[in-house]
Amino acid sequence: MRITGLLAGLASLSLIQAARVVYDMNITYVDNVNPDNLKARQAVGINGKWPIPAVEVTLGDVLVMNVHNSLNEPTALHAHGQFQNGTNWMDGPAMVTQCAIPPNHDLQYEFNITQTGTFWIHSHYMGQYMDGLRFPMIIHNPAEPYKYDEELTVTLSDWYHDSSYVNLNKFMSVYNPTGAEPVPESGLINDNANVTFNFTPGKVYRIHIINISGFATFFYSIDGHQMEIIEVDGIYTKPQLVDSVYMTAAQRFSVLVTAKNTTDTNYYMHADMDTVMFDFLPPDLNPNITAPIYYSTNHQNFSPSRDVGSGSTFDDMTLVPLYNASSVEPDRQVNLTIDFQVTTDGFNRGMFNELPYLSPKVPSTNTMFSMGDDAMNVDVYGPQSQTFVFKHLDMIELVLNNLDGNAHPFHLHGHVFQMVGRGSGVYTGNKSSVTWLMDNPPQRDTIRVDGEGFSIIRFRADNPGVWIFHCHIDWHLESGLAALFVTAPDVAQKRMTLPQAFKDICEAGGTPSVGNAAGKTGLDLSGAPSGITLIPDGFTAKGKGAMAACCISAIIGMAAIVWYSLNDPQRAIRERMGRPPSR
Ligand SMILES: *[C@@H]1O[C@H](CO)[C@@H](O)[C@H](O)[C@H]1NC(C)=O
Ligand SMILES: *[C@@H]1O[C@H](CO)[C@@H](O)[C@H](O)[C@H]1NC(C)=O
Ligand SMILES: *[C@@H]1O[C@H](CO)[C@@H](O)[C@H](O)[C@H]1NC(C)=O
Ligand SMILES: *[C@@H]1O[C@H](CO)[C@@H](O)[C@H](O)[C@H]1NC(C)=O
Ligand SMILES: *[C@@H]1O[C@H](CO)[C@@H](O)[C@H](O)[C@H]1NC(C)=O
Ligand SMILES: *[C@@H]1O[C@H](CO)[C@@H](O)[C@H](O)[C@H]1NC(C)=O
Ligand SMILES: *[C@@H]1O[C@H](CO)[C@@H](O)[C@H](O)[C@H]1NC(C)=O
Ligand SMILES: *[C@@H]1O[C@H](CO)[C@@H](O)[C@H](O)[C@H]1NC(C)=O
Ligand SMILES: *[C@@H]1O[C@H](CO)[C@@H](O)[C@H](O)[C@H]1NC(C)=O
Ligand SMILES: *[C@@H]1O[C@H](CO)[C@@H](O)[C@H](O)[C@H]1NC(C)=O
Ligand SMILES: [Cu+2]
Repeated sequence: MRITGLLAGLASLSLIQAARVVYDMNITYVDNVNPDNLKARQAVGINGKWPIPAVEVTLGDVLVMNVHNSLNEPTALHAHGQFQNGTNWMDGPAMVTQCAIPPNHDLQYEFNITQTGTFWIHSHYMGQYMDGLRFPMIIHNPAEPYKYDEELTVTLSDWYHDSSYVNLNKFMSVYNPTGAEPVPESGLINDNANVTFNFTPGKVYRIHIINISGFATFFYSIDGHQMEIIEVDGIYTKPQLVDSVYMTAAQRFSVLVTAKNTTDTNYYMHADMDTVMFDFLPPDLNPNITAPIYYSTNHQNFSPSRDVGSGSTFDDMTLVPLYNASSVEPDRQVNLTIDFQVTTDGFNRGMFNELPYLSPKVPSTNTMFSMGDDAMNVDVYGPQSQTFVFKHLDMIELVLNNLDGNAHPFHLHGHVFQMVGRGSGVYTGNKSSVTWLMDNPPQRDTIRVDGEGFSIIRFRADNPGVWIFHCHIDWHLESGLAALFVTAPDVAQKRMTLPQAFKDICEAGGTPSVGNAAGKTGLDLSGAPSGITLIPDGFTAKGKGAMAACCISAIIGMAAIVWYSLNDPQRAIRERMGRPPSR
């Protein structure tokens, strides 16, 4: 599926052979996949294949993905961690930067590769990536600062036996007032229960480790070997020797591992799922998955297990970027409080600042490009889009207060951020309650915010466009744990033009391609999705969730269903395709 052509102009200008790398991607169902040897199911793959092979490009290339949607539901692809600087509409999240691609339609993604390291591409349409539409994206650096002999990619994922469609229905339900997440039936390494690796004595391997799970966090280690971290989320770090790493959904590492000089022993790599967030353990679930690394396949002598697992002392706050960038004082501070509550539709939802995110009727990027001066007004993005409009080049400080007892992974599109502080409890402005890290702090695009703790991150609003900030546990994103950062609509409108294809793809699905969050002009937002809010008074306490759910399901359950089918344009597409709404 990969066709590489030299970009003649670019190649002649530089020693780096910049290429236009084209992948034709026909998104298809693949029947009877059984990666855990427990149950066959249908997966979402590409060109009839699942698992989906990695996309590989080099810094300076142009990546082109010609997507054809052969599913009977919409789709949209997001290249996770790519800045998309100047190409906001190529970012992928449905109803944020584009309309989802309706069945039988095509969309071309094309963008410049300006970063290097370990990335991945996944569906950003409802729970679809957990049905299998996720794959590694490795970007090579022609001026690689580290030396190694070979590269390997290791993906860690959780695997469900039911489709996300079925799981979302169970999760987003008045019968699930506590918000218990669907629990995966398996953990997989490289989407396969039987994967094996081979090491050649003496060689140095760069292992790209990607957590492509939708829910589970993993601890990763290799018996008998230490790992030297050199990259995290596309940012080079000073080498740091560790026994294990932990990775929440969507985080990535590159580690260098030096092979032993002898072949008399083989070793296992370990990926242990952190099961603390699982409400129950499926009987067949093996949370501790392994894959053999063979120095010799002539024998089965394995080194004794040294599974570091949840005993890991790894802390990503200790990582030091290779290229020093000290933090600077912010121009603007934004407080986001993370919580889960039963809302007026009877569902348990994740939310920032007590208001769950609801998709607008027009993708916010289309709104930004079509609203002229009004695009600077936060209101046009909708009453429940949790939008913040940033001034070009402001240094933004985000304070993330997590009221929930569990840790959550938060991902910012279009940027990396500096992790400048954290602490336990709620940040109340008392600076001595923070463990600060201002001198060359770690940089990432996905951060784990501890349960009942807070993290403080900073980034420069230097990338005009609409960027979603959300929990990467897909269940929580779907229920509303998201906010939008709209950077410099004035600069975006001056510098860029929304390609016609990104208007056509909306019209193709019957969604308006211009206008405010209600699909209207000016500040008339009547009809914009809103009204799913906290339940007033005593009902909100989690202990009363069950009671709230039974009353509310009777009172407004029906109303909520009607509301949804009227207000979610993407849902309308699904209904026309003969599938009932999934919430
Ligand atoms: C895409 O896959 C579908 C299902 O396998 C097939 O019917 C269709 O011909 C393919 N289309 C292209 C453009 O390859
Ligand atoms: C992508 O790279 C090409 C070649 O360097 C350049 O002409 C073009 O402006 C870049 N596009 C964006 C959106 O930055
Ligand atoms: C994995 O190995 C088992 C036992 O050897 C075998 O039955 C199964 O077919 C293999 N599965 C895959 C996906 O290769
Ligand atoms: C991957 O992310 C999930 C979700 O945050 C987490 O439960 C799992 O432990 C992570 N895996 C690794 C190897 O860190
Ligand atoms: C392997 O042998 C080389 C050369 O003797 C030595 O420098 C290196 O440290 C050895 N590697 C390991 C992992 O023991
Ligand atoms: C998985 O490994 C952890 C150590 O990380 C251990 O505590 C736990 O008992 C193991 N679970 C199973 C089911 O083997
Ligand atoms: C980073 O650079 C700043 C200013 O240039 C310097 O003060 C600081 O010591 C450097 N930090 C590290 C960790 O190298
Ligand atoms: C954020 O919260 C802190 C602590 O409550 C407060 O001091 C600060 O003023 C808040 N910032 C904004 C912009 O509301
Ligand atoms: C601020 O935090 C420090 C460290 O946790 C604590 O000792 C101090 O009492 C706090 N100050 C106030 C005013 O709460
Ligand atoms: C985006 O590009 C501008 C120059 O056009 C640059 O100043 C800025 O740092 C870039 N931002 C990111 C996140 O790549
Ligand atoms: Cu979450």
